Amino acid sequence: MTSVLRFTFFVVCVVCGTVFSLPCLTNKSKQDFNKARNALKSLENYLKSQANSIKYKVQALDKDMTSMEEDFKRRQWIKYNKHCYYIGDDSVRWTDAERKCREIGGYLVKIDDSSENNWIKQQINKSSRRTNFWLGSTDVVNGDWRWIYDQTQLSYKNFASSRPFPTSHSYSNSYNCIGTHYSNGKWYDLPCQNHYLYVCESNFCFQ
Ligand SMILES: [Ca+2]
Repeated sequence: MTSVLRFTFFVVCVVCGTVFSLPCLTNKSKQDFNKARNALKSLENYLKSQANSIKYKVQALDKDMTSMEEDFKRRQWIKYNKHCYYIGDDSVRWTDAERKCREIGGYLVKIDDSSENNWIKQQINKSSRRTNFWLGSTDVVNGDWRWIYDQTQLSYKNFASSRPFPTSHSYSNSYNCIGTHYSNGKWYDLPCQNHYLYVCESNFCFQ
């Protein structure tokens, strides 16, 4: 590398002195040249250290992804229409159901249309547990029902008749989470602290 630089320096001198008759590089110029070279060398070292740091971060992400994938495969996820679903068989409050879904790489289910709702109804109907299953919707602002997954309002709905309670109803302030009943797939607003099973959804299927 050094010999290449010396050669380059020599060529620059010759070109300046003989062809263009310009003043050749002075000692000051050589110092500036070395300063620039050292600055570039420092930049090169900095970029190398950044590249190494990024490499270790990518390796850590790969490791996390592998362990999530292994955990995912251990559970009984069921594939439907490019998404995967997991029926939680422990009876928990709505907030715990939401957390549990996130911990295993999903979210408390967001139901987009009647075919997805019918499919979920069939799955929970197979369960031996005759109960409600939490869905991923709550109304933080009373009456403004949204999916927790992406905070969008419900477009498709399948509430049982007279549900959700109108905001004028006394139950409206305490029935803030949506569950569906195994028998009919209808939706009910329910007290979030009640304990029910739950349905998780994931956009990724490691299958
Ligand atoms: Ca969905």
